[in-house]
Amino acid sequence: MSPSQGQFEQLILPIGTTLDRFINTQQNNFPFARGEFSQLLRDIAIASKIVNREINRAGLANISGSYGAQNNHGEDQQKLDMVANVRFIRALKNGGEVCAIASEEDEELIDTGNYNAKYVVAIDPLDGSSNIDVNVAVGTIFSIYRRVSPAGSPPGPEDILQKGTQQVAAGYILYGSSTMMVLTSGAGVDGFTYEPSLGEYYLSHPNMRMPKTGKIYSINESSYSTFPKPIKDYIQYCHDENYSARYIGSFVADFHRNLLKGGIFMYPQSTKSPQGKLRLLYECFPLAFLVEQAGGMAIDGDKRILDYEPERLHQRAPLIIGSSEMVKTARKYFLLDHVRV
Ligand code: AHM
Ligand code: MG
Repeated sequence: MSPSQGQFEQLILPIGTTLDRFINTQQNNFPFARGEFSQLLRDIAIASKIVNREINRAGLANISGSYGAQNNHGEDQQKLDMVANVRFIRALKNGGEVCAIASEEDEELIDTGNYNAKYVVAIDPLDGSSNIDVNVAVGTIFSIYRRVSPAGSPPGPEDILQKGTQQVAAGYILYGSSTMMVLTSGAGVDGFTYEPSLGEYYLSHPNMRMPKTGKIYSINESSYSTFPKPIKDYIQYCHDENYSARYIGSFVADFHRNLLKGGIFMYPQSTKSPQGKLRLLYECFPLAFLVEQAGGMAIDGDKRILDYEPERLHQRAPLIIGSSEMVKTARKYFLLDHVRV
């Protein structure tokens, strides 16, 4: 039986806009450095495709498991952490648009030698990498700033230690059941799904908006006894409201689910980690920028995350991020606590 006209049209539906074309049409947002900014996003996309390939064959290529060393936070480095770090740094150095890179895997700011480049990047090349061995989703998180030191000179710490509000773009790549890049350059949030057989990202989630509220809360509740009172009280509120607990231990995956469905993710301060665990420059800032662009909120309990003025490359911050109404409710418990004090 031959297909009807309608069935045939279904078979040949256009695949849509590639990331490349999308970037080209967005260039007008960057009047000072259009081509350079577009090239930088392309470099990140290329590196992510290579990392995606490495992750997909991790079990076959003897690149899962521990590398036998620790990073500057005293955490075990996985082999794929190192592979992803090299892939992104090489792409950004060779691409030529970035003068300095802050990476979770490198103690010092990386000077790329591209002194005429206009941008700096902060990156967590592979977040949640302890999930690799068990075939659970992981991610890359990145943030882009314009440098503040004059072009032509070596970069300095002031180029990367900028306030969160100074980000010109941020995003993540989620290596999940499909691979996605979610991106903001300050004019909303767009999601692109990777089509492996074509080797391209396609715009699949234009103008993403986070639901104002939801029924999912994500926190490592096993640390309950170490949390401050407002967080304990808010968790009790989540129980009373019959919310669902969802926590996979990969920030990007937990965040992405909440972005689509509505929810709140928390990694608060605790007696174990007085500043929380997540790093300001390449974990909190990029997703805080992105969540605000999607209509959500990100705070440390009280203060807006994007208003932090970082002092150190690997500084940590407590983070409460998600649907605006849920974050506002969590914040009330912190305000109440202040009143009691
Ligand atoms: P990493 O950058 O070393 O991978 O650590 C960050 C990860 C996040 O992806 C995740 O949200 C968190 O650590 C989980 O931590 P915990 O096991 O303490 O809940
Ligand atoms: Mg990380």
